[in-house]
Parts: sequence; C-alpha cells; structure tokens
Amino acid sequence: HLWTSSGSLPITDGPAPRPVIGQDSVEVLGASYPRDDFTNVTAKILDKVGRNLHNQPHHPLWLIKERIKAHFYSSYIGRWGNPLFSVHDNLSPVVSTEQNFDSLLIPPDHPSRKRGDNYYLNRTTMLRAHTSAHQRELVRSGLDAFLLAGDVYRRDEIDASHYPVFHQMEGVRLFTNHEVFSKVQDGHELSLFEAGGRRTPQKQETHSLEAVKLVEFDLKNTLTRLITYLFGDDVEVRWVDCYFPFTHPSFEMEVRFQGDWMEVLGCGVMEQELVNSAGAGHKLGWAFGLGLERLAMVLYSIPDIRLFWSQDERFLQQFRLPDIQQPVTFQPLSKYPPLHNDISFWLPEESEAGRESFTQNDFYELVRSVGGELVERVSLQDEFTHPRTGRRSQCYRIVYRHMERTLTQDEVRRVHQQIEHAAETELGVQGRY
Ligand code: FA5
Ligand code: MG
Repeated sequence: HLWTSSGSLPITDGPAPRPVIGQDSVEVLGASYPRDDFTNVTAKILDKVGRNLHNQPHHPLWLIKERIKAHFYSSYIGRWGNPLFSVHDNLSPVVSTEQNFDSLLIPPDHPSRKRGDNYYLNRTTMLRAHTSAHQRELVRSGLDAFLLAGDVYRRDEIDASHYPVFHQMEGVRLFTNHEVFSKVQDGHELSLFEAGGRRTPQKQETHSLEAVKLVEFDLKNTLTRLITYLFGDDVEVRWVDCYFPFTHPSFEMEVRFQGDWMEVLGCGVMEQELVNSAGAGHKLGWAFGLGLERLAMVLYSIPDIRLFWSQDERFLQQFRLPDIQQPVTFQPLSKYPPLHNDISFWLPEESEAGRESFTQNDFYELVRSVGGELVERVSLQDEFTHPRTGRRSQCYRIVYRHMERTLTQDEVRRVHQQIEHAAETELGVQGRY
C-alpha cells in the first residue's frame, strides 16, 4: 500500500518514535489514534512530526524564532522588569478538531475543515493547521501576552513558497480597560465595551470604537516594529483587509520580496466570544499568526521553501553564527538543472451522490508521497472534456529538481512511472499515455 512507512527517519534531535500507519490505528509521538473514514495522514508527513526544526539550534527557523524572541524580550517589559510575552515552542502538533476549528468559532460546515486541505488522524484528531489552535487554552491558562511557535500541516499546492509542513509564530496580547486608556486624557471615562452596538467593518458589536482603534493601532505598531527590527528601515510593507472567523477587523501584512508582494502574516482584533470563552471576558485583545519560512526566505534570501528540510551541511553551516543578530545572506548551493515530465489522465466518474471522487490536492499529495523532495513543482497544464462522452481529462507538468545534485533522466523516468502507476491504482484515474 502506498501510505505505509518507508525507509529510516532523518531525525537529528535524538530518538523519536517511528511513524506507523497501521491497519486500525495511526501512531504519532508515542500515542495511538484509531483510524476511521477521515484518516488521511501519510507516512511522509508523519516523518516530519517531531523534527521540530524551530527548536534545532542554528537552523534558520530557530534563528528567526530567537531573533523574534529577543526583540519581544527587550522591547516589552512587564511591571516587575520581567519579559511581558512568554514564549511557548513545545506544544504537540496533534490537536483535536475542537481546538483547531471550534475553539476559534469556525463553523461546522466551513471550507477550511475540508478533508482535502488538512491532515486528519481521524474524525476528531488532526495535525494542527495553524498555531491559532492553541489560543484559547493559553488564554484560559491565565496568560495575557504570549508567543507560540510550532510546526503546522496543510494539504496544499507545491511550489517554491508552499510546503505541506511549515512553521508559524502566533502572538496574542490582551488588554484591560486601564491598559488601553491610561495614556489617554480623561481615559478613565472611556470603556472597552458598549451595550447595544452594531458590528461594522471597523469593529465588533460589543466593542467601543475608541478601544478597537487603540488596540488595532497597537497591533499594527507591534508588527511594524518587529518587521523593521528584522529587515531594517528600508523594508516595504503594506496592510490588506481580510477575513478570519476568529478576528474582526482582520488584516494581512505583505512584504516586498523579489519585486512581488508576499503575504507574511494574518492578524486582527480577537473575536470577543473567543476571549469570553477563555475566561478573559473583561479584556480585549489582538492576535497574529506569521509564517516563519516566509520571513526567513526574505531575510536570508532562501529561494526555495524545501531547503529548510535540507540536512546538507553546505546549507546548515551557513546559519551557524556566534551571535544571532549577525546578518546572513544565503549563498545558494550551485543550482542543479530541473527536468520536467508531463502526465495526462482521464478522471474517474463522479461517484455517490455527486461526491467528488478526485481532487487536485489528492494528486499533489500523491506526487509528494512518491516523488518526495525531488518534486519542485506540480502544475495543471491543461483540462479537456470529451465533447461526446463528457469524460474529463487533465494534464499536469511535474518539475523535478534535486537541491543538492544533478538528477539523471533515468532516475526521473523511474519516479515518474511510479507516479503514473500510483495515480491509477490509488486515485482511480486512467492514464493517457
Ligand atoms: C492563519 O493561519 C491564521 N491562523 C493567522 C491568524 C492568527 C490570523 C491570529 C488572525 C489571528 P493564514 O492561513 O493566512 O492564516 O497563514 C498565516 C501565515 O502562514 C501566512 O501569512 C503565511 O506567511 C504562512 N503560510 C500559510 N500557508 C503557507 C504555506 N503553505 N507554506 C508556507 N507558509 C504558509
Ligand atoms: Mg493568509
């Protein structure tokens, strides 16, 4: 079967339990989860659980995490000279769907829950899709200001800036009435909340506009200061309005990278219902979630997100600095040539009650499972519907490139044939070769 464990684990941080996808259960980090019709996690993905790149000293993700910590520790000091933000980087990526979705007010039928977009261990347990999954538990434990770094998992397309495992840093800060208004003249007359208000594009129904504006300003200011600290004053940044079920208003920050705008984080004013459910109903807060790879790519000029998984000394050694503040510009390993190969197939007929029997993400997943790190990109080239039979076919281009050596035609052909074979047996497509 395709989804079974293969080879040995490239673990660098001591013994970790080997991933096992059994007949009836899935084992992750030493615990066993019963399989059901939702189970879709693969051995390739489970290989990554426990790697904790963000906790490997001198790894570029560790380096950027340390720099963000250093900035928050030195810029935000509590009343007793203590760091205001506590930092958490060791929470298990195995979470309940309740944590990942319900705790964040994500409705039961929301598209972000799709089986095709997430890695489920079973119907109630999954690999977290974002670090926001821990917001409620950390607020409930009494924290008013924290940072949380962790690995997150999503079934996604494959290209230079998307990978099914990446790392996020979450930040949350809660404010009391006094903290928001103490610097404002006659601030003691103002209130965080108002009764009978309306939800508008600017604010939630229970919030006062003046409180939201101050909290939103603090959020954007905190993030702009962080980005300026990391990238210097010359970095170009812009704010884009957006939507999350757990914040309102919500924003994304984009940074100029190689001539394009790249989204690096999402953020907003926390939904009060979430704050209330975490037992902090008298406070108002902001939250953000940023992609550590995205920041590290801009900061160190790392051209491809797959490089973060490299065990090649020529990559890792470039980040072994005596001082975390020392600038690094990644010197690319010599660029090895890409090889590409196309694959075309007829899609299976739609099955039971219009339920999709094939999705593009299924194919991306399969390509990644078989081709692993050799696959640089998969893109849909062409779609065709037969005028008479109505049958649909698709053609994908797969670009193969090894980060550390030149691939041979023969090697690529063998992998490509395995992909063709697996697509037929696993996905029920019919090759057009
Ligand atoms: C979220 O995950 C929200 N939880 C962020 C958030 C937190 C909003 C708190 C409000 C309050 P999003 O899916 O946009 O949002 O991901 C956040 C960041 O993760 C992105 O801006 C990007 O930097 C990074 N990211 C997202 N998908 C990928 C991917 N496939 N590969 C690498 N980085 C990614
Ligand atoms: Mg986004």
